[in-house]
Amino acid sequence: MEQNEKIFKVKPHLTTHSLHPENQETPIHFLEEPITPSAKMYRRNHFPYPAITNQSYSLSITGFVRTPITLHYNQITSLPSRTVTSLVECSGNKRAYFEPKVFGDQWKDGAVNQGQWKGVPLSYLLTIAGITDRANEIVFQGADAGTKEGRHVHFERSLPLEKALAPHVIVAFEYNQQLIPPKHGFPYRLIVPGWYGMASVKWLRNIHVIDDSFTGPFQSDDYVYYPHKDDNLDSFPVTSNHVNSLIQQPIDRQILKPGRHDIFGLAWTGEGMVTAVEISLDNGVTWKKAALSENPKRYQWVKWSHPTVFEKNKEYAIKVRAFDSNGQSQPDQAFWNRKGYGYNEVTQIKVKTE
Ligand SMILES: Nc1nc2c(c(=O)[nH]1)N[C@H]1C(S)=C(S)[C@@H](COP(=O)(O)O)O[C@H]1N2
Ligand SMILES: [Mo]
Repeated sequence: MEQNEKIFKVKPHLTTHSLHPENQETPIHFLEEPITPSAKMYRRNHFPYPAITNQSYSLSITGFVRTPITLHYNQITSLPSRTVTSLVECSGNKRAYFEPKVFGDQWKDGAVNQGQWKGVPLSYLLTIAGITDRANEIVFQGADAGTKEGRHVHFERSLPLEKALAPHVIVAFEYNQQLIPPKHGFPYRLIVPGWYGMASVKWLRNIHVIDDSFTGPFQSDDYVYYPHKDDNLDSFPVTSNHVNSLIQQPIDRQILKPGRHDIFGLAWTGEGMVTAVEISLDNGVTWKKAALSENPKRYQWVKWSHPTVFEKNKEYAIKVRAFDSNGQSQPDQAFWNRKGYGYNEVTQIKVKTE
């Protein structure tokens, strides 16, 4: 037996959407730990991985600051730090479920993970550099670059000053008590809890303070909600995560043995807290409260469960919806937008018994 286990060692694999650049999601039933080990982290990249091999890589703070500074690894890691446990979810998560369908990577539910990020509060770094009165936004540049619409660009994103100064926003240098894995931003990564993943810039190399609004392609073209199919009217930027959930067990279209099974999964929201998770076993006709494994914590997912007795020879349309402290809940119909961001329609699967 032991010998067999060695030979036939199995490990969870990510589902690949593309290899160059690498875009892979986690089969959601493998998100078992409250802290996602790096092997199970989804990967979302716009460009090839930058070649960063050691910590001699430095981070600079420039623009509307009194003292532009360049910090080296040992300096950054010796500054006051804090640890935040936060999920990171791609705004394209669940894009595959939009109706009508939209272009872009067809992510199912697995572009989400959660971990412990340790780093220096961004507000502290901005205090050292001394932002001037003219500061309006902060632009974060990653080391990765490539061609987008005919132009050579880096992955760059901005935050409004107010969000940049929020206490949970950090320049991380550790993930789960280790160096940040190379594919996830080593040596420094901005972490913006409560906002979709695009805000958390990997391989951070420059923090630039500007006095106007940033218009880079990942700011004003991508990561914008376009509610209409044929024009850009009524568009607005993608920011905080929508309230959302996953059903991890059973798996969609699974055939179950009649009897007792635990239905369980995860629920989360962006700013605010999950307040309840409801489950329906009859396609949304009646709803019950699912049990939460602990008191929901800000910026983290909470595990919910619902022990259920399944009858023989029956089909079940199971629905789950999460609620949050901002009065939001998962809608019966997702907010359709042309680039397919922020899908959070009521979570649904079907299973049957034999
Ligand atoms: N430098 C850089 N940062 C980036 C990206 C990128 O392509 N380059 N992708 C963003 C997007 S869209 C998401 S969803 C997350 C994905 O992080 P992960 O690959 O560590 O899961 O990183 C964000 N930060
Ligand atoms: Mo993303």
